[in-house]
Amino acid sequence: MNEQIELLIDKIKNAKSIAISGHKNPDGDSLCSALALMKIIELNFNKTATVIYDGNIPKELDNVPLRNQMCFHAHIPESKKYDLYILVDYGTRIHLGGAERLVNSADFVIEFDHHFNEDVVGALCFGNSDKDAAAQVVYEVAKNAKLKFNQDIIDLITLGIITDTGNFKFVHSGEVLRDAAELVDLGADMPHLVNLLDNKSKKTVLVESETVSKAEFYMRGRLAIATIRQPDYKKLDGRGSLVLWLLGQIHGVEYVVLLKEQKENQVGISIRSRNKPINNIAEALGGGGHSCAAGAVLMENLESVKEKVLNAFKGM
Ligand SMILES: [Mn+2]
Repeated sequence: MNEQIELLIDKIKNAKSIAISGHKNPDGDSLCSALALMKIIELNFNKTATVIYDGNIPKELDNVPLRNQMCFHAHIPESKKYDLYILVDYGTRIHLGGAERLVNSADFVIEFDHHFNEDVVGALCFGNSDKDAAAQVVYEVAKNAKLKFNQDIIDLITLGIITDTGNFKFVHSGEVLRDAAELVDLGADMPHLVNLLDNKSKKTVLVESETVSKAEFYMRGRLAIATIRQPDYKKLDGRGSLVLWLLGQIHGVEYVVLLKEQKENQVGISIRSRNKPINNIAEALGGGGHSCAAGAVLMENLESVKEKVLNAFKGM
């Protein structure tokens, strides 16, 4: 066993209190990786770990195993200090949200991530940017440490992979498919797990479909822009993935932009592209992201944001 894993096991064995957090506004990978670790620790070390979150959890994750065992950060007393804090899929310090105070006061911090990180918080770090999901990092480490799995752990790791790869549409390496194949052999029921995520609320789906039907098209139909105004934004649960997905289905549409009026004079922008990079556009608007999926937030009104977006797409 290598030194890092020995240290991990030693820290878990000796910790009297353990907490685990993903990033603020957890997505499937962040939430499922955290819960998988919680169960791994319980099953293998007979210890309780508390999974702490900040922000909103999308309703579509309601049916994820052990989902009801998550604890909102504000419910943890100010004076609480953890011996061991484990971070998963958190990216950089700013994504810790309300958990940051607890991370800062912990005796030892370990991280499992698949985001490149200039601002390392943990004293012990597992993972790298080659993985498609943080859940793969958890899986690899637990396997190397020869830890036991049960059905919940297998399902949670698989769900982390399913969500971060968009049902395997955004697979970057064969490794993630090999991991998924192993998990299926271990008992992950893929159709059941994919189904379990089709769980949005009716109002959200209705707002998303209405937003799609009101979309506007520019650049001879190559750019679709959809807009959600403030009253409807409250009904949105998550990022409006259905809007982005449906508009991206249209023949000839190369770019999809979703403008979300989060507050007065605050607009969230999500940008998707079929293949040409658009992260430069997001960066020009003060945001960032991946090559074909990026975004930004502007503190301006909807009309002026839309004008800026249209300007940014000139020449594309
Ligand atoms: Mn992730």
